[in-house]
Amino acid sequence: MSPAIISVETKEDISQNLIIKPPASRLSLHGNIRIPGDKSISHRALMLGALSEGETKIQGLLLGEDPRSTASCFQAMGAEISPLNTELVTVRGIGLGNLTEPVDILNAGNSGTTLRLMLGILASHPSRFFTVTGDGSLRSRPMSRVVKPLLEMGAEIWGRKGNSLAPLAIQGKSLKPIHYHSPIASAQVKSCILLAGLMTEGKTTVTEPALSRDHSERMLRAFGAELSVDPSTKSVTVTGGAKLQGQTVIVPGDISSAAFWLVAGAIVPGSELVVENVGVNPTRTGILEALAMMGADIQQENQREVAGEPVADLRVRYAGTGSVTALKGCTISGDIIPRLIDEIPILAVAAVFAQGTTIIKDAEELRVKESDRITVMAQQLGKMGAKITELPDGMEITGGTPLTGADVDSFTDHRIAMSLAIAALNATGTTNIQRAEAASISYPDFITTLETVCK
Ligand code: SPQ
Repeated sequence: MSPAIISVETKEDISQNLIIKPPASRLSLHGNIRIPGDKSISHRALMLGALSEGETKIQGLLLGEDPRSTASCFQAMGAEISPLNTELVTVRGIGLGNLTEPVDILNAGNSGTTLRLMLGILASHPSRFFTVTGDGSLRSRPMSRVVKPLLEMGAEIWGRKGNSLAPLAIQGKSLKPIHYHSPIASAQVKSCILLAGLMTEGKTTVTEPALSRDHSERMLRAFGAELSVDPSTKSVTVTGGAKLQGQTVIVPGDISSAAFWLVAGAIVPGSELVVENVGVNPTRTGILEALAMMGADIQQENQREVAGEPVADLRVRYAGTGSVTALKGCTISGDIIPRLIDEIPILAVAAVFAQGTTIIKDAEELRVKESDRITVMAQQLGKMGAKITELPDGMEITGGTPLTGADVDSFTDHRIAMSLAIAALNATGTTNIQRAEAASISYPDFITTLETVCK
């Protein structure tokens, strides 16, 4: 560890500045990294555990702020959840349809997954009334994408701006099945409708324009739901009424968290890192394909299957000559986008250090994440000297211009905070990342690991 490279200042309002000052002699990153549990799988394990009969045991749960929000919402509705830790969390479920009416507002914090998936569950719980909200970022994110299909199923939901923004009020009731053709490839939309379909008599189907992550499908099946998937039409159907039974869930490491180290290893000269126990579900590995297309040297080792999800260790080696990386610009668009949507901020960092131009298209969804990730990345990397032009649905990045340290801001978006930190490792001079505590949404130990690998 080199305290001179990484330091943290906590301000009066308890926000944190992360200060990164790489040595003039250049830095290289080495070591084995154990990343936190997958955020998407952690949410789903807590939710399905709460809706099941019997006990669910979760190993490797992500202890970030987002799954904590999910746990506290379901505790408020009667699920018994043991204190959260990575070794083992037990959820004593109360059975499908048995959530109790909470006596207060359910708060999903910063977590879109918590709020959107939970809406499907609440809307289909008859005779109970719920109110849900979130932090400032979540209250500005569009909810109509899930409210609209739920209304089609007969749900009663009210909220600001034509029922499209939280806080939302929900009168739970028996719903009717639909076949929903989603205009966007979104695992949150798909999962919300499937969860509503669990409690709805008949067959509820969701068809997507491109395949989004399939953790809900895998886990619903494992818990006993009646589910069929038709890959040729990108459709999933759930038949309502099956009882869910508590399971043991082993949560693999989050590839979205691994992505920061994969890019760090690919851009910082002389580096070699092994990221252990990474979930490599094919609906999430777009980042590996994109980095391979750019020329990064990343190997999958020790491939195995753990509790229904594929897992591997990922070794990244710097493959450039001197300080010129081996990376080349490329175009990233189309069906791969939903498979790497959360990795686009860190992919933009890779593109800044690549030779040539990288174009990212078809990613307008980035504008409605925890921040507008297109504008924020273009502006903040721009302050460090990067040449990025915003596109309505992505960015055009001209790589190869060296970066200089600057004062930048995460805009309280975890993925932006961590992406800027990795960019700063390869910049000249000092970078000060404001509101870097946002990393704890998905990666509470990010700064500690950063200190460990910087040697
Ligand atoms: O949960 P939240 O806040 O929406 O988190 C993000 C993230 O970057 O961590 C998105 F901002 O991940 C989403 C992801 O973008 C998690 C998710 C899931 O677990 O189902 C699906 C994706 O969102 P979407 O809208 O494409 O379904």
